[in-house]
Amino acid sequence: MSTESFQIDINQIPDANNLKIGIVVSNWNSNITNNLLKGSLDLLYSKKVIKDNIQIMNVPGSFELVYGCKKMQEKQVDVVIAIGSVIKGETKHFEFICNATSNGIKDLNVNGRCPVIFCVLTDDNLKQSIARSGGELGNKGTEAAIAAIKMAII
Ligand code: DLZ
Repeated sequence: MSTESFQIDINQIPDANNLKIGIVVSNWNSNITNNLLKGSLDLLYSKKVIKDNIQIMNVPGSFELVYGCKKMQEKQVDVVIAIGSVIKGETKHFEFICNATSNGIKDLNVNGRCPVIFCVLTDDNLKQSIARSGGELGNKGTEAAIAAIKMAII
């Protein structure tokens, strides 16, 4: 049984028609990241974010998210969402990518001009990733978009 929980009344999230949002998406495991992106966009549009106020940037892999988000912070956006999917393989690549990406995004939150939301799945296998990107455990992209609106209006 999963212990994950994210209970929120979507109606309590304010409309965000004035917000400018940057989304940086990793192309690695794009079947997963595209679903996360869709989850984010659906939520943002439901909260009246204007399509022209959303800038989307693609990067090759999660390791490149930090640089992409840094560039995105330099644009006139109120918040950035970093979307990626790292799936454990047979080598230590997983640890290096996860550590570098999470630390890099943390640093951008400390030093950058606007918040960066961490929407990077770090799963043991593809089944877990599918479950969290629009499957039985919801869509972390949707949750990231909610976090983005909350952080942008702080
Ligand atoms: C190389 C690599 C590997 C093995 N696995 C993943 C992954 O599961 N998820 C992901 O987003 N990226 C992966 N990458 C690519 C790296 O993030 C990066 O793009 C390359 O190392 C080039 O810097």
